[in-house]
Amino acid sequence: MTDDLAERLDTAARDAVAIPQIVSAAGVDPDGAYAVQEALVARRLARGERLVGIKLGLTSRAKMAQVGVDEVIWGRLTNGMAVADSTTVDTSRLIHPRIEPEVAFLLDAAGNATAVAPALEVIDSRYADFTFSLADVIADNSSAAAFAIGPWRPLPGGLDNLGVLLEVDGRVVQIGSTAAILGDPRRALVAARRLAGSRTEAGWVLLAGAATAAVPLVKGAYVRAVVEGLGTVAVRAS
Ligand code: OOG
Repeated sequence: MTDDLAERLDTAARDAVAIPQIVSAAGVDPDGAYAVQEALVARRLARGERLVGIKLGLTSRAKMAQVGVDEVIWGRLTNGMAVADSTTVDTSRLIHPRIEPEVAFLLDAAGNATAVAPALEVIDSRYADFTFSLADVIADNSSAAAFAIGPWRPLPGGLDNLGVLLEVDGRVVQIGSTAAILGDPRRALVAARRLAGSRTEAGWVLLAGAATAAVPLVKGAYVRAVVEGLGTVAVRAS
């Protein structure tokens, strides 16, 4: 059943066609859903992608409220999801993409942060109407679709109350603070260790989760995230 669910989620992503909430419908619990996620990402790896990091999701109240799931989740990032800063993200292969501002950490072999950067994450639930239960979203690799990372810099003294702006075509559409991410985004490092165990490798990225609600990513939009003291990162949607 795990492989069958993974295959259906993989097909939904590859065809960019939404599916019903097949994982909760099959009675799979969150642990089983992580096994589906692993099988789903294994299919990408079998096609030649490689793991480059992990993401946390639902680390802020704004995000939990937006999707109605109130537990921190994690997902796997591959090189196929990475988009260089100030370049283009192709939305033609996505179902109903949304974009959100984040903080990213660069990890060492022990899972500690060696650098920090502003980041943008594109999420794209493979479920109809972007609606899912906890098990569904976990199996769907926590809605991961694409991500862009701004310039890395050494960790500043404090990261717990930096202003965050999300701009679309030069207009501010979301305002937040890094405090929204688990009270302090550095807690994401602890959460990642608890959730993903010792799976991380040196040079991997950790996306700490969105600081604000996500907004729809529309073709042609120029989206920029600004994190106070950390700088900016941008993508253009094609
Ligand atoms: C789930 C993934 C949430 C975040 O940063 O909170 C997430 C979703 O909203 O589809 O990536």
